[in-house]
Amino acid sequence: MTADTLRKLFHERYPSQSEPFVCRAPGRVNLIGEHMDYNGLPVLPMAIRQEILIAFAPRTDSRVVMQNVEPRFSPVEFENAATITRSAQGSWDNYTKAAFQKLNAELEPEHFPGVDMLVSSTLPTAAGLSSSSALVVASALVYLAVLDQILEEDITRLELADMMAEAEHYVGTRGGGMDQTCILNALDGHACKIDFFPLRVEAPPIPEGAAIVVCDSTVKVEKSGDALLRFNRGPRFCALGTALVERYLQDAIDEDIEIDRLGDIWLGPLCLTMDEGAGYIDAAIPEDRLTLAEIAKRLEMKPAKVASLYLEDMPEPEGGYPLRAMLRHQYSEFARVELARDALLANDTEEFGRLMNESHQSCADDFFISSRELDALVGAAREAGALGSRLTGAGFGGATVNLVPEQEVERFVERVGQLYYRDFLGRDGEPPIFVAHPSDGAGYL
Ligand code: NG1
Repeated sequence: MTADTLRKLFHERYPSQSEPFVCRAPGRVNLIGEHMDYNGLPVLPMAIRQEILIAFAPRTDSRVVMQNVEPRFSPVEFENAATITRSAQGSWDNYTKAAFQKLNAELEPEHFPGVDMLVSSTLPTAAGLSSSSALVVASALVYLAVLDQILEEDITRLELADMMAEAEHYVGTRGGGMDQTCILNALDGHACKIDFFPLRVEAPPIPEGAAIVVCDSTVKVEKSGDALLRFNRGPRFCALGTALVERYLQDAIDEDIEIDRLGDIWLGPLCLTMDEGAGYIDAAIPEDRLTLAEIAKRLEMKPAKVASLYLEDMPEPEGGYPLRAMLRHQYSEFARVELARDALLANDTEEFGRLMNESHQSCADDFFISSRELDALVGAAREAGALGSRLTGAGFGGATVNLVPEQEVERFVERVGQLYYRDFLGRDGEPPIFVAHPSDGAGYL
């Protein structure tokens, strides 16, 4: 849908409104660096052309009225206020509410203006392409305009990204800032390497001669619904593992050491090398699995206290928490992200592909976020000639990202169509595969 078509549709839906503005926020595909952002460790996504567009015009009252060109998203409205009540889990207005509430808290406007919005999207939902963060960011751009705040003058893209990363916790996920930062800061033709605390971005070019191809496993991961609990295992278990490492370092090095997030081991005042940090992590957690009782003993706390501090309502996995492997994924993926950035700068597609393959293995074996379908899809892609193939995003379903020599793309699509969609899933028709083109970050049209 073009911005002009959306403007016309807006007039039909809101006939008494003035000429609308239009803003856009792209989706993103993560090339490498999975489940790292919330630990303050770097990631390497890129923004894609598939996007969310919102046509909007301010209202004279405080109602926020939302319609979607797709009928499966029913119209919703809410009262703009300092505190906005969350809708039922899974309701699509929560992403807009998240952005509005956060901007109200940060900018403290004198009144809370309303707005009429019409949303359209070319981004598949629940496919790991960040449709949720695109809606949060696009909603933030709507509200900034309504508040007469100018992006890059009154607020920088990095500031807004930081705010929106926190804003999205409103829906219940405990993600980091990868998606919002990439969506706001990406550059056409480039990947977006993101480092955290402080937030910063770098734009290594996407290599020439290779295409980034996205394959949808067709397994939906509605993070606003069931998968929320599974997604939050990552941040929660990592925080628990980090507490054990902190305790170990306090005993081994200095009792005053404080580690707020895992990345601090390397990037905080301790400044350990990659290998030193990895060595301490392995030494701190030598067991493959630890029960809550064992963890509590080591942290010198009651199990209930550990649960309430770190785990909330997460049930204990059978056999205990696999923290050693999960933290191993963290340090091995950290090293891969740095190497992958160097490979992009050197236009070394082979090396980049190799790192993507290793990343998938680590996501599957050490972080437990793959699935039968994702493994089958990755296997099919490699057989079909991908230089690299891995799950992308939160995992458990959603999409894979593949690096494919440009001249091989057609054959790749056909072959994966046969191997995965026809033979594995038993599904006919056009395979849900597309070439992702690196796109610019969000803005007004
Ligand atoms: P997706 O793939 O959009 O569900 C989520 C988190 C990211 C990051 C990745 C895993 C949100 C909004 N997004 O992304 O921050 O942690 O998983 O790498 O929570």
